[in-house]
Amino acid sequence: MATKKRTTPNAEPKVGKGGEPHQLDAGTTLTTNQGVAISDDQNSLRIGDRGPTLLEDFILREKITHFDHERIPERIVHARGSAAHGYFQPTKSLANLSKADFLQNPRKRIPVFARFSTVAGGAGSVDTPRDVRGFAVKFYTDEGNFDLVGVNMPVFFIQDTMKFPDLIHAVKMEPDRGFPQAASAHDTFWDWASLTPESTHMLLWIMSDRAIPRSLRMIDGFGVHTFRLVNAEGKSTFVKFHWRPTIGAQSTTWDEAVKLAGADPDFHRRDLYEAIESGDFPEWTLCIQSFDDKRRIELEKALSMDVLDPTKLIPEELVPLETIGKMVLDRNPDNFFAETEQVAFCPSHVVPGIDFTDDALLQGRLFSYLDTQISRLGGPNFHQLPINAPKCPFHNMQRDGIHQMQVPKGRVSYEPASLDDGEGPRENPTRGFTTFPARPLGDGTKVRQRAATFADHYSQARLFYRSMTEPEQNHIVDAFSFELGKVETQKVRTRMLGRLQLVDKHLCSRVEAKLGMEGEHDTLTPAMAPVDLDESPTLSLLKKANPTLRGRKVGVLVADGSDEKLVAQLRERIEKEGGTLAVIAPKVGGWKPKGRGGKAGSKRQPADMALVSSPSIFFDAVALVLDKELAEILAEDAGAVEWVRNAFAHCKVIGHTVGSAPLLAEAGVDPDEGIVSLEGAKGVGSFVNTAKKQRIWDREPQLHATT
Ligand code: HDE
Repeated sequence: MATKKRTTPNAEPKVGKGGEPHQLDAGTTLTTNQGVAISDDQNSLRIGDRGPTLLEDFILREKITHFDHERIPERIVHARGSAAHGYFQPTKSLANLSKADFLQNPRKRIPVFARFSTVAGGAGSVDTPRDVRGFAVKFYTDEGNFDLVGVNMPVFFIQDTMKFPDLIHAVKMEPDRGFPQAASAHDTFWDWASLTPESTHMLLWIMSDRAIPRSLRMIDGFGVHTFRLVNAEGKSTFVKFHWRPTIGAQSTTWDEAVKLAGADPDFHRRDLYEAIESGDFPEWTLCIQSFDDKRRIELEKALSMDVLDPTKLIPEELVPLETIGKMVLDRNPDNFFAETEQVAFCPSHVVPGIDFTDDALLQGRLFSYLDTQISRLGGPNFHQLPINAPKCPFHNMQRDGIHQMQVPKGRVSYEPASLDDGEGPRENPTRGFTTFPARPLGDGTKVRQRAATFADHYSQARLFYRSMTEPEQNHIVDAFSFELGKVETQKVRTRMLGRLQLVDKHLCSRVEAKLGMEGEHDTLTPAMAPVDLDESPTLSLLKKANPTLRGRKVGVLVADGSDEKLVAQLRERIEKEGGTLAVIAPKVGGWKPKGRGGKAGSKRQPADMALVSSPSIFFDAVALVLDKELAEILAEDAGAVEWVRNAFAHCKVIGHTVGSAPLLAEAGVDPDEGIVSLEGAKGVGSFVNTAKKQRIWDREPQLHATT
């Protein structure tokens, strides 16, 4: 029923009958789902004002019944996620490799919806556990939807779909005790992992900083499997998809990730939302590594791998990335449930010009996602939900089913048919999807068996570890030590150490030393002896990182009497670099800048956040704009000392006025290249330039005892 703007206020609960009248503005008329206007939305129908509630109250029953059914099953994995709308635009025509319409015209943008997620935790879990991040993109192309359902790491734990339920059961909360939530640091996970050699390479990735991203805007994305592109002549090329954030990939430290979980469980969701709201649109380039069949054979030999094995990668040094387009996310969802929750990705959603390979993990996924959506979204018509529906016309002879929202017309729901006089949908051999007529790479017999080319589980794990910088290697050692330190069962720890021994002896002995288990690794015999591959510097986040403040946040600590001009100067320089500045004051009500005579004036300036609710872990760099007197007061405040101490411990760049010295001293800050004076003509400039480095990793060994 049409609901017109009312000229008189909504009915208010009757005064004297148990309710406070509310004085809100009149909106449109509130109705039931049947369109009946509701006169009282505050009180249920009862016998007398103190009597029992009546079953007759269809308004209450409808409202409460709908509420009772508000939740749908959360995703079995990747339940916790955040998403945004945007567009994809090719950088050039890819006609030589693919006939896909959306990859042809660099002037044409198509809409996308991207959802990022953690894997292990439930929908209400925190954003910053050590975990893989899902990176799923739905391209609404003119030829139908293409879903690129990837993650932020180029490899996966397993080679065969058959093992997926075991992997997930092992990593999720242990079934008898219901913990831990969103954590791999427990016995069942490491029991399974240590007994599953094919997971070794991926274990190195999840113990690396890739598993604790700074922001969803700062993660790489990977299609993981080898796919095919097929051009108009029917030629097929193998391809691996990569997303690269234009502002660079970056991680938190483990200590930050842990603290963020408490200080802001929605850290990533908020960051993505706020960046888009402020017009700082997250952006990625879509790149491919492509190779023909001849090159495939060379690569497989050089890398001790099979291209159908999703636990292996192809280093960029051997097959460079080719940029084919960009994705910009420029609009937040209007409704979290309708869009982020109900979006249904399926790797089987491809368009003509993109095709699969026989990767046994991909093949299983082609079945699993459609199947899961049917139970999660309640039936086979989930494709009609607005977020899932293609934006191009779609029609076929499928009919009925639960939650059918279309009203198909006419007698004909089959084909071939003549009763519709040829008006109904028909197959189209020219435009229609055709499968590339690939020959299976195996020998064609039906077997439950993996090829010998899948047997090297350690060479690429070793390659990954050895390609890292020293701080990154230290973090991997720390992560294994933390996770195995949480494992209670001795035999699981010694078995896992046995696997690390095969990856890299030094890595293993460092973890052993941290666990106090020197030499206690099992002696394991690998199915295939690992080989030493050439290092791949592009696997390292730090080797690739470019100095920048784009998309980064700087926290500036002020108090009554701080120098307003210096804050303004900092803001200007930081914003010029594409970053943002937040003013942190002891009280959220604001701060009084220095007036005449050097004392706090009477004019109050707003603060962005209060010290107590905005720990320095929220920022990429910090600055202290304090004079001596203020710094002495703050040095007495445990919260302020912690703020500075953490920034130092997390290897951040700290800008400071001379007067800030007492607070720096109390926080134990020792001078190094990241402790930068804000004073003098070049002060602000040199702080900003140093902050672009993001972290001073040289500081780290002095802070933590690394073995
Ligand atoms: Fe998934 N995966 N997966 N997965 N996956 C799901 O689908 C599954 C795998 C990935 O934001 C589920 O809609 C199997 C690899 C992402 O909604 C489910 C196997 C990769 C998302 C499922 C894999 C992924 C999912 C759960 C082994 C990276 C979240 C709910 C054969 C290349 C998408 C759902 C979103 C979600 C099954 C392995 C990525 C159960 C059986 C490898 C990003 O269908």
